[in-house]
Formats: sequence, structure tokens, C-alpha cells
Amino acid sequence: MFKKILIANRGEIACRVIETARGMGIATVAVYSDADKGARHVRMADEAVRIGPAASRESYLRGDVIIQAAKDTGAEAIHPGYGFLSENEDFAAACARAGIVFIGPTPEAIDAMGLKDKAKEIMQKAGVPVVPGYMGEKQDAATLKKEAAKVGYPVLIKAVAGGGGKGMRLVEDEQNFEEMLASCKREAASSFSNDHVMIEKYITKPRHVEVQVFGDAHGNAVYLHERDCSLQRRHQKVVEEAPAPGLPDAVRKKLGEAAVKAVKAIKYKNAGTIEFIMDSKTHEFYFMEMNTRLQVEHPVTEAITGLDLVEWQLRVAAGEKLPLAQEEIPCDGHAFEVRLYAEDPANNFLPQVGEISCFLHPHQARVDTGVEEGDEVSIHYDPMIAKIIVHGEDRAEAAAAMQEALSETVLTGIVTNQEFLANIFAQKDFIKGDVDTGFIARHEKDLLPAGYGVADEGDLMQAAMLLAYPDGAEDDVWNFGDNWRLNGPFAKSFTFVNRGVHKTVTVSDDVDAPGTDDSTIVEDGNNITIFRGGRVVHLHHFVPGAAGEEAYSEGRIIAPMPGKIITVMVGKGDAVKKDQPLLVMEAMKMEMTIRAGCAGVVEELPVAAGQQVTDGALLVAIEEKAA
Ligand code: MV4
Repeated sequence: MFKKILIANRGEIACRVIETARGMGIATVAVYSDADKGARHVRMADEAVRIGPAASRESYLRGDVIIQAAKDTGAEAIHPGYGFLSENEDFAAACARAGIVFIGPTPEAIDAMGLKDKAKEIMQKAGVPVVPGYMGEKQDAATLKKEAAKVGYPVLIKAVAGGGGKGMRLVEDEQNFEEMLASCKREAASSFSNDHVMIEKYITKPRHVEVQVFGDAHGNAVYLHERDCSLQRRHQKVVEEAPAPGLPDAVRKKLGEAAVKAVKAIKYKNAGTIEFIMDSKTHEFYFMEMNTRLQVEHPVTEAITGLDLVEWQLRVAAGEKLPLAQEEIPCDGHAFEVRLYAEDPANNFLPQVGEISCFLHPHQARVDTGVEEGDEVSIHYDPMIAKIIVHGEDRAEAAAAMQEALSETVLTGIVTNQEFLANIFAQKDFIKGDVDTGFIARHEKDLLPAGYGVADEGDLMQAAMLLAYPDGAEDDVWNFGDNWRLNGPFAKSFTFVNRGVHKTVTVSDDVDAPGTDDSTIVEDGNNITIFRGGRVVHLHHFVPGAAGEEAYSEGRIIAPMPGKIITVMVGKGDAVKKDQPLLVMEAMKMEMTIRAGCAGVVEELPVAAGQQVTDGALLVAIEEKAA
């Protein structure tokens, strides 16, 4: 076994790999960018090496710098995690040339699975089911259209180099074929510098079912059962589970055996995932692609098998045989994983940045995370903050455990998708196991209801009580400390800003203090967050006249995060209506429209197109006037 390894990654996966290595007595070397100096993965590792500035391109993607760091520290092997260099065949080859073991497959295997059409051809030859379609060399419109007709509409045009849902066009009938083909090729050329496409029969209402596989250098290959990752939003996975719900054992066995065929066909070694698309009605499944890395969602497989996949990776990379034979691999109960993202579902899932002021983990769940209280979530990397994983005897028990975990989790300082996740686990269709890739879009109204994140009277009162009775001495009206209670009954008003709206509540001595329910309330300066039964309500205590407070009023619009002003649509002195677009800014590669919070006249406009703005900077001040 290795004595020391380097982890060429950051965040939760770097921490995850370090934990297993430590348990096996292997020393660990972390690498970090300037943005991650002092990050949790750096704190956990035995040693850490700076590899460059914050931008991934200049740090976590610098294979040469990382290999040098491994040489300098005497690390014998590199674990790439997922993302970054994990599926880069040049990096895997460079490791080998430097005499360092790449903890993953060979460069040839990574390369063979890199293009969709080549991968599909290999799998078809190996007897793995593939979606009917055309994956030939001929790329002229006439040939492709003829092939599409043979396949039968609707068809999908897919860029062979595509990924993440990019370079894909659904064509319902032949009228639109040429136009869709041209647009798909344009997107593929600009995104992947490769405009080759293939044609596939379109599978309606599909499920994303993937099989965890492992191969070793001795020709052994096994499957560690399947995961269902159908719950996605814009090709980003949100919930994963194992095993896939509602599948007969015969189908599960066929899936596993097809995946092992695929592994053997390419003599694959180390951890991999064979992704299938499955018809949700017939359970017919087809090879989609192979991911030649350990995946984000591997913990659900660990939960049902009781195995440590990182330990298997290290053993296989060190030349050992697979620890278990196929029939020895357990499959117990059911597991779920949710991805907690720093994003605001109520604001088009806009990524959020900031300091995590409080992070309390649920009691009965596994939490894989790269952050702790006091850590910063920055604009530079993926907004996933943590994965929450639960296990139960069966799916219903696991789902109940996740509901519990999501109601117990406390994370403040940044807005997350926590309540959105809790809403998924409250859906009847989800509990029934009725999942497919259209689930989130179909249930959008229930997952993101009109009142999402909106405080109710109880929330406001709870927050007001916290402020009125900071020591919880609500029964002793003489304990207030100041002079609220003179001769009449005690009463004090508090104003909160909740989702941009001001709300005032009055606490009086005939109001009972909440606090007997199972909610958690966190006070962080003037920000108060209430967690109750999966709901998450953010309140800002508004103190008129206090420094900076006016920034939160409807008339004073501040930058929600650092970014760049793209367009300014209004001028000083203009009359504006409530919700009228005022300017467009770009932050984290996304454009957002900033709108008027109230009707009035533009009084201040300290920004111009092209300007960078910092988080919290004043963008527009409106003198409030009735419309
Ligand atoms: C498909 C498909 C339907 N029919 N192929 C999307 C990304 C890429 N991994 C494959 N994708 C799809 N391929 C055929 N022939 C539907 C999708 C698809 C999808 C697949 C998995 C998870 C989420 C998805 C969301 C939309 C479309």
C-alpha cells in the first residue's frame, strides 16, 4: 500500500479521500489555491502545497504543478477526486510518465469513453444495449436526415463530444430537422470544438439509472448495484438513491451484468460508473455513457453495501485484487443522498456566496462536506456545500430519515436549497418512487410554491420574541432591561425584512413565547434564520437609522453579490414602477435583472455599464412615491 498520496482536488471530496487514507495509515498531501488557503481539506491533510491563484485554470487544473507537488512531497500516488483533472487522459498519462500512480483508470480507458459515439460503438460490440440510432462518420445533412427517418421521430441529435446537456436537440418531426441540426452543430463547434453529431431515438420520460462498477488489474470486474439519479435540474443532480426504486430483481441483475460486460470489454480498472437511460414504463435500458471516476453520489452505494469505495480505489491502484467477488457484495436497505447547494431557489437558483456563520449537522445522517462554520463559499468553485446521506431498512424508512435530517440541518450565512430539498421529500409521487428526469420540472409549483421562504406570523413572532427576550426570561416582565414597560402593558414592535419585504410585529406581554416546538432559530448579527420542519426562513432585523440599514429598504437596491454591470436601463430623475427592470448585472457567469422594489423616482444611480460592483454596493436609490 502507498505510504503517502496527494489529493488533486478540494472541498468535500478531498476531505472524503483524506478520511479513508488516514484510516488506512496513509499520509496525505492537500493542494490548494489562494482562495482555499486554510480550507477544511487543507486543515485535514498532513501536508499542503499551494498550487496557484483562485481560478481553477490556474490551480486545480494545473496538472504540471500538481505533479511537481507530488514529487516534492514524495507522494507515490494522486487521487483526482471528481471534476477538475479526474477524466483528463493527458493528466493520467503525465502521472505515469512521472512515476506516480494515478488512482483511477488508464489514460486509454478515459480516452475510449470520452466521445459518445466511440463509447457507444464499443459497448454495442460488447453486447451492451444501446439506444437505436446513427453514429457513423457521415455528417452531411442529407445522410443524417435519412438516418433520422430510419430511427423514427422523435429523435435526439447529440454532439459526440457533448456533456452536461449541452449540444443536444430534440426533433419532433422532419420539418425541423435541418434547422435543429445546424443549431446543434453550431453549439457543439463553439462549446467543444467538435461538431460531430449522432442521432438517437428519443426516449420519453426516461430515468437516469447508473451502475457502480469496479475493475482491477487482474481482470476481475464487479458491479456494486445501481443508483437512480433521475432527480435533476438543468442536468444538475439533486437527489440520488440506491437501489433504484421499483425495479424487479431480474432487471437489476440485467443492469449489473450489462455494466460488467462493459467493464470487461475495455479491461477497465478502478471505480467507474455506467450510465443508462431507462424507459420508466418498460424498464428497458440503454447505455448512455461511462464516467471514468468516483462520482459525487458514491455514498449511497457505500450505504447499501457497507463498503468504502475510496479504500477499494486505493487497493486496486496499489495492484491488489478486488476485495470481494460479485456474490459477496451486500445490498442492504435503501439510501438517499441530497446535494445541499449554495443557491437561492426563489431567485432562479442563483449561486450564493458568503461566510457560513453556523452549520449544525443532522444527528442521524452522514454529512460529507468541505466546509465548517466560519468558512467562506466563494464564486470560484462549484456551489455544492454538503451532501447529506441517510440509510434505512427500506425506501420509506430512508425517506423519513431524510425528512428528519433536512429538518434538523442548520446552515446560516448563505441561502441554500435546503427547503427545496425538503419539499421534494414531501411529494407523494416521490414517496411512491414515481421518478423520472422530468420530475422536478413537473413539480416545480409544489417544490417552489408562491410562499417559498416567506415568513408567516409565527415566524415573525418567534424572531421578535427572541429579540424581546434574549435570555428567554419571557415570564419575568421586569427583566427587560430597558424601559419598555412603564405603566401600561408591555409592547414592543420589531421590523424584519423577509424576501425584500418589510414586516412589523408587536410583542406584548399577553403573547406566549414560542420555542416549545421543534424549530431552531439562529441569530447572526441582525440576521435571524428559522428552521422548522424543513422550512427555512431568513429574516433581517431592520433597525431604522442604523448604519447600512437603509440598504435593505425597497427603495435602496444593493448588489446581491459581487459582479459586473451589463446594462443600465434607467437614468437619474426617471419615474419607475414597482418591479420595473432597472439594470442587468452579471455574477458567477449568470445574468440577472435588478428590479425596482417600489414605485418612485430614481434619486441615486452610482453605477454604469461595464463597472464591477462589490457585494452590498448601492446600485440604485429610489425616492418612494405612490405609483
Ligand atoms: C437522452 C434522452 C432521451 N432519449 N437520450 C441528457 C444528458 C445526457 N447525459 C443524456 N441525456 C438524455 N439523453 C435519448 N435517446 C434524455 C436525456 C435527458 C436526461 C438524461 C438523464 C438525466 C436527465 C436528463 C434530462 C433531460 C434529458
